Amino acid sequence: MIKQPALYDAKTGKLSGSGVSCSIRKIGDLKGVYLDEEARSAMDQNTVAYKVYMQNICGEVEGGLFFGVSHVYPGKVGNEYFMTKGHIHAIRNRGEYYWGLGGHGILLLMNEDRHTWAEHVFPGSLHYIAGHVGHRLINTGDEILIVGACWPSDAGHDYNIIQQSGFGLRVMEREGKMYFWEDHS
Ligand code: PAN
Ligand code: ZN
Repeated sequence: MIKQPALYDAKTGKLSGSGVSCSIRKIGDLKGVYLDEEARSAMDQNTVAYKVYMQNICGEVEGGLFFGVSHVYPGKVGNEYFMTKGHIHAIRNRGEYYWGLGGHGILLLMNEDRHTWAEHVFPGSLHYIAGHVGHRLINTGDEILIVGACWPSDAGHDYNIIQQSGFGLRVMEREGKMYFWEDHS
């Protein structure tokens, strides 16, 4: 009669139970994502850059929702902070909510004209990502950046555009401080 719900630990950002899976992205999976490809290829390819826990109950149907929690680890490739690959939704008009749960970082957003802007992410921050807007998480802190997400289950992930030309900004460190590097490529 009473069904066991899935479990969501808002402190650790871990999900478990029905429909939950976890995907892991290692430095070895992120060829071409960072500015300094030489630095990336010289690193231990098994270093975890990020993990995504996700609950998929309904499959990729119109009208359904997926729930996820991203864990971006602290670290750098050359002078660039660890980050997600970044994508735009395959069905372009599909939006998404993100919210900060742990750690500190940046959410990079880019429209289809490559205009790029950023929001600070921290525990308690809330981010509405409109349709047609590419998105990427960057960990600029020393702890794991933990970010919740909910998006339409038919949205899909298009990695191609960002894999080819990145975002208009990269988030780098110089003399211990974060700065934005403008990418005109
Ligand atoms: C998130 C992202 C997650 C990983 O769940 O998929 O942060 O980033 P990449 O997919 O860019 O590797 C989301 O935005 N889903 O739509
Ligand atoms: Zn998304």
